[in-house]
Amino acid sequence: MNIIGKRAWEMPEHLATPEHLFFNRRQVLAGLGLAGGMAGGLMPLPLRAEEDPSAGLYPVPRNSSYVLDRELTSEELVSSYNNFYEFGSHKRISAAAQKLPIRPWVLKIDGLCDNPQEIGIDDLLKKMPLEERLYRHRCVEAWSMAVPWSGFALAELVKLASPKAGAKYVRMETFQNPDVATGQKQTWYPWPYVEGMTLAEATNELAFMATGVYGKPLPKQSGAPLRLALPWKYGFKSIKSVVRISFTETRPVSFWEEIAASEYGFWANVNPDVPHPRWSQASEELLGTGERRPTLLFNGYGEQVAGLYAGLENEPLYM
Ligand SMILES: Nc1nc2c(c(=O)[nH]1)N[C@H]1C(S)=C(S)[C@@H](COP(=O)(O)O)O[C@H]1N2
Ligand SMILES: [Mo]
Repeated sequence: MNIIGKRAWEMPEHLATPEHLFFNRRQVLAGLGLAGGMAGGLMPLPLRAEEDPSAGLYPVPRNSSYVLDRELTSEELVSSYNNFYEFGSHKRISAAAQKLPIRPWVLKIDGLCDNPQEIGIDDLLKKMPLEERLYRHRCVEAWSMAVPWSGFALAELVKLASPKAGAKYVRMETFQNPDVATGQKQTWYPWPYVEGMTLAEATNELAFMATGVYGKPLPKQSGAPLRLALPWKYGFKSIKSVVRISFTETRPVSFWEEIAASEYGFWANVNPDVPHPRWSQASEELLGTGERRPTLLFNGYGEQVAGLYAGLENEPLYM
């Protein structure tokens, strides 16, 4: 990919205004012949899989430990403004993402663990204690959302796998299917998308596997049926549509790190004082509100995570 030139995700901020969304939605509806009403008994745009077999599990009880300092971002914006390069290097991938089959969906658990296995998503959902958490979500492009994820603590999945003593890192991988995810035909990207974290980060209370949002199963564009949420790190760490989790002794090289390690490091903790080469991180746009706010160190989660980095001061923790 072209590192120097302008990327699609450097879309000017004004394109994220509510005006643009309204315009875009009207275009979508017009394209379906739905503008001006539901004539002819047409069904609404199926942006959510109505037959998702996990639908009956939601809504799940909210864990009240995670409180926000801002309003939730609207469900419409959360499900229509996405980064998911498998379906295109721009934000409007939600229609294209509907092609992704999410059943059957098998998660492979392997590497340095005592219980390697392949487990179907619906069996996994039955084993995991589902809860809702309100999290801030901060992209390195300097925009943010506030999202009510449903899912389970990643620590629960780690417990199921039972890592061996030598396991130091957790590596996750997204599906690979260029027939449905046409972005994966762009062979200059190092597909499949990979992310990694230390075992200590993975078992921190904040590390969360999201399986739903807004009291429903995750829509495909959000990374159905299983995506990571590491709210103290930049959004690119929060890998979507995970098919494999591996326990490793060596540090995994993540997708964006392989493309440009000096811009998208392994740690990628949110820090207002460490700018990305193209985006100052001093402040962020709260999408859908028109408001900019100063960015918070660790995205405001320092109390839970700062201790993870004691003794690592020589690491590039913030990029
Ligand atoms: N597999 C995969 N996961 C991904 C991405 C991607 O392109 N592919 N984009 C990342 C980036 S840059 C961000 S900001 C978040 C966006 O999540 P959202 O669309 O739910 O807001 O997903 C992350 N996870
Ligand atoms: Mo991002």
